[in-house]
Amino acid sequence: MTLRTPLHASPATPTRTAPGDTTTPLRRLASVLVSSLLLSLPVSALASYADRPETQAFIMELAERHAFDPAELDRALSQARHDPDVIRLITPPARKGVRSWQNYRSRFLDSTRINGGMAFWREHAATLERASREFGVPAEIIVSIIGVETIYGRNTGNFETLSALATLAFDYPPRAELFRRELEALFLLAREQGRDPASYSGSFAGALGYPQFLPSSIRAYAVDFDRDGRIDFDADPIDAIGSIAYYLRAHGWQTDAPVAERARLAPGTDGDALIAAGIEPRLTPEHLASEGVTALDGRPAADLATLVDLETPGAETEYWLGYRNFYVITRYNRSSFYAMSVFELAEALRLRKLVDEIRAERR
Ligand SMILES: [Ca+2]
Repeated sequence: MTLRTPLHASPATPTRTAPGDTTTPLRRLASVLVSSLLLSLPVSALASYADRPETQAFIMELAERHAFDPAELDRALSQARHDPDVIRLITPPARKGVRSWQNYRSRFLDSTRINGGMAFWREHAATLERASREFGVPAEIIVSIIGVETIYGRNTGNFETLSALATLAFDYPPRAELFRRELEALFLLAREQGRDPASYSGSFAGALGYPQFLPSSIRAYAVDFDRDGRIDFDADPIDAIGSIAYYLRAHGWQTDAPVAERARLAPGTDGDALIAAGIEPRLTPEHLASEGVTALDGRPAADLATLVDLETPGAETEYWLGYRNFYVITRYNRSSFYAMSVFELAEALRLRKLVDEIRAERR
C-alpha cells in the first residue's frame, strides 16, 4: 500500500495536528479513535477522493507524465465525490436479461426521434451540409447519432463529470484502467480549455454534450466547426456536428459506400460460424455466397462484410450484412444493436426528407 505523500494537506483530515498543538491527551486519544474509525470504513464512504492512497499515486503519476502541479490535482480531486448512482448505472444486471433487438430498436425508432431529427436537420441544414461535404459522411448519419445519443441535445446528462469519472476510476475495479485514462484526459482537457475540471457535466460514464464524447475522444477528435476558437459541445451542436463527422471519417468511413443490408441465409446455413468471425467486415462476397449468405434478392454481398444477427426472443432473428461503414459506427459505441439503430434512424430520416422534398415540389 502506498503511503499518502506529504504534498496532501487537506485541512479536513482529522489526524492532522498543527505545530504547537495544545490539545489534551484525552482529545488526542479521541482524535486517534476517530481516525481509526475512518480507516475501518469502506473506502468509498470517505468524503474526499484526495484522501485515498491510490488517488495520491494517480496524482503523482499524472504530475510526472504531464507536468501537472500535484497540489492543483489534489485540490480538484478533493472536490470529487463518490456517486453511488454512477456505480448502480454502470453495473450490469446480476441476472443477464434477455437481449431483444425489437425492444432496443423501439427506444430509438420512435416519433420523438424522427420528428425531432427532421426539425434538427432543418435548423442545422447548412452546418450538416458542410460537415458532409468536408468529411464525406451523410448528414442523416450525423443527425441520427445526435438523436440516439442525446435526443438532439435534450438529454446530455446531469452528472458532474469529475465525480463520475473519479467514482469509476477508483471505485469500479472492472473498468478502473479505462476510467483512470478518461480522468487523466479530463484533467488535460480542462488545462487545454482553461476550465476548472469540476465545471463539466454529462452522462454517468463521463460522456459530454451533444455527441457524448468521452474526454479522450474530445482531445483526439473534436473539431472547432464554428471556428470560434474553442470546442463547445453544450451550447449548440455546431462543433458536435463537425466532430462526429470527423470521428467517423478518422475511423475509416467510406463516402457513398453502403452501411448494411438485409441478408438471406439459405436453409441449413451455419450462421453462427460466420457470426463468430467477428464484427470487422472480413468475409468476402464469394465466401459468404458459398456458405449460403447473400443479399435478400440473391445478389452476393456488395463488399467485404460481417454477418450480423439481431435476436428477439419469440421472433425470427434478423440477419444483416454489415459493411465497413457499419463497423465504423460500432467504433462510436461497440454494439451491433447500437449501429443498426443509428443506421435505421438515419434511413428513416433520409426517406422522410425525400418524401417532404417531393411533396414540396408538387405544391
Ligand atoms: Ca467552437
